[in-house]
Amino acid sequence: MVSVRTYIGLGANLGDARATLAAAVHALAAMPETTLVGVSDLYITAPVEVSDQPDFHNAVAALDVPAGPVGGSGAIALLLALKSIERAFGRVARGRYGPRELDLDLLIFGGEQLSVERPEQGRSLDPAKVTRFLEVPHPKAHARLFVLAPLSDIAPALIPPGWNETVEQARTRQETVEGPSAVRRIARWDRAAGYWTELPTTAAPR
Ligand code: PH2
Ligand code: MG
Ligand code: MG
Repeated sequence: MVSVRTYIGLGANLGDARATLAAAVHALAAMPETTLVGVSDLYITAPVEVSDQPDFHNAVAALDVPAGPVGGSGAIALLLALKSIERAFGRVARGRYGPRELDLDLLIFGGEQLSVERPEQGRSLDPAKVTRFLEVPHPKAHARLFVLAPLSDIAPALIPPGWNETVEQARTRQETVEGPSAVRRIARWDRAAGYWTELPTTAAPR
């Protein structure tokens, strides 16, 4: 079976987000013919493009998943799996960009650049959202520190298809745009435990 390295963005800002994101990592790893390759650190992040919402928890997971028989089919199969995991975690439609129990975004799917019409079940759970097309790499990933910070933990040297810089370069650039307090690293993934381990809080730099 041909497999593809994919990167999934995980986010939550309702309920016990830390526990939810850990359980979501396990749900992703349990998908058929899937190997969990890596998990980023866990971040608390200020809401972007939304206001009056709790802070998010964000992380990124790297997985090897089946490529699928023809161009784009593996990405669509993965998208449907992500939506069904979101629903299993209790996510319900709350209007565009509402707070959410769990958000799983397909960030990167190997070297593929895709813009394919989403099947009905793969449409957004945000009813007002107009994007009927699945775009991969995720069109906003390069401009969101809540994606770039965790992604560069596990793939700093990666140049995603269509980008002209590495993930690490994009992270550094976006840090100057959003400022150092936009994302705060709080925990590390412990593979053996299958859970987050608290990081010691470092003193503010002098
Ligand atoms: N997701 C959004 C919109 N805004 N902000 C943060 N900090 N983290 C997210 O995951 C996030 C967001 C839409 O999915
Ligand atoms: Mg999202
Ligand atoms: Mg989403």
